[in-house]
Amino acid sequence: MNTNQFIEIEEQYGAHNYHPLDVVIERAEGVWVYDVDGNKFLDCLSAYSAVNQGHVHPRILNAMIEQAKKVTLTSRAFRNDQLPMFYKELSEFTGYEMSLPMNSGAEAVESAIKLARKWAYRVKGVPRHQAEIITASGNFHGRTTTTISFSTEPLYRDDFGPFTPGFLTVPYGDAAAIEKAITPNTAAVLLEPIQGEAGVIIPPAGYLKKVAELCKKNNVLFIADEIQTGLCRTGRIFASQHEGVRPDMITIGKALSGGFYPISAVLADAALLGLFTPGEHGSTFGGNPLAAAIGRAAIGVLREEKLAERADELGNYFSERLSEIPSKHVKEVRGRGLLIGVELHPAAGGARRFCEALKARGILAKETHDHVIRFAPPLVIDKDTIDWALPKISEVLQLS
Ligand code: IF1
Repeated sequence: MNTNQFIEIEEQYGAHNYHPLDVVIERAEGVWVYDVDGNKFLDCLSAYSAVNQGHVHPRILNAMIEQAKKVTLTSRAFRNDQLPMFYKELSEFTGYEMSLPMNSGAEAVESAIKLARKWAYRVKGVPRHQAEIITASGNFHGRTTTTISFSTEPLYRDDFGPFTPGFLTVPYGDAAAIEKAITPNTAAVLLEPIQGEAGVIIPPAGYLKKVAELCKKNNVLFIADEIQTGLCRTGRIFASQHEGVRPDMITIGKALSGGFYPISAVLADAALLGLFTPGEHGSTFGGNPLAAAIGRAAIGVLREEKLAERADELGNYFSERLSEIPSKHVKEVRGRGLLIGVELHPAAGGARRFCEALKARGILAKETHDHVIRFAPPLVIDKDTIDWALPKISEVLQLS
């Protein structure tokens, strides 16, 4: 079957909650993906940063196959021999004393919210069911009914109420607005250190540091959602580290499996994550032995292949070269590490047509919020491949 035949079947039988580029991928390796018609593309999306380690990384693949032959799921009613080592290695890699394993990113955020609320009632002394969590405009924390309750994007939200109470939203990048919003009932501030979905929005220098200080001063938890920015994407293990900030809780997902399996986690120290007691929270698949074995290998690759350093170096190189492209369409190139957004002027007519033109030249990138093209290749990309892509990107950005 060819591309059009696959697309026809997908459109007939599948829910229409996406508008993908019309490329039907059948295999991938490293930074490259191949479609059913035999075309080869450079992946500049990395499944939204889930394949930081590159597609089908052999070490993670092997860990998955070997574990799948042994045992895949025990449920948490019984223990398994992979989860303890996953916990330990995740702790050693991230510097947090404990973790809570879940599946999707949205579930990790939900878990962090529950934990923050419990902390507010049991430790801070907020009256029961009065806890407030401060979020930022333009946020993206998932698609569940609670995480869309504080979305500011009408498309994600408007048809799906009633919403979960207990959240308020202030402008992103404005620490004074957070200070004003804090009350004695504030449990937490929940932020992305860089807003990915909103278009690779980097907050003003000093913002995260200031927010962390405000949280500390007011006995409020600082939760960083690093599901997209974490695990080496921005040139550090966590994007919060660019400002020397250590949040009380971090949510991670995506690259925690290198793209093989949905695995997410909440990271925190024992004083906080130790608050959950048996039965209060859980998941059939969370912490299963297959996930744990895959997660261990995925972390091993991030560490041993020094992917944070790689993202830092190559990201700087890629961003600099992109900003040198003489294009009347480009308003701004911004990024940290290999999370790069090219924002176009409104007159450019939207980023989608540029993504289509890139696709025709063998590069897969995705527009975000109409006017931004995101370049976020797997972190195993090399300089030669970036140099292969740059003239093509340059040509596309100079289309009339
Ligand atoms: C989709 C966006 C990116 C996230 C942060 C939590 C989650 C995400 C910071 C939820 C997920 C995804 C979801 C995916 C596309 C992608 C995305 F454009 F939608 F916003 F990356 F930019 N926190 N982001 O970025 O994690 O439950 O999906 O595992 O198609 O919705 P999830």
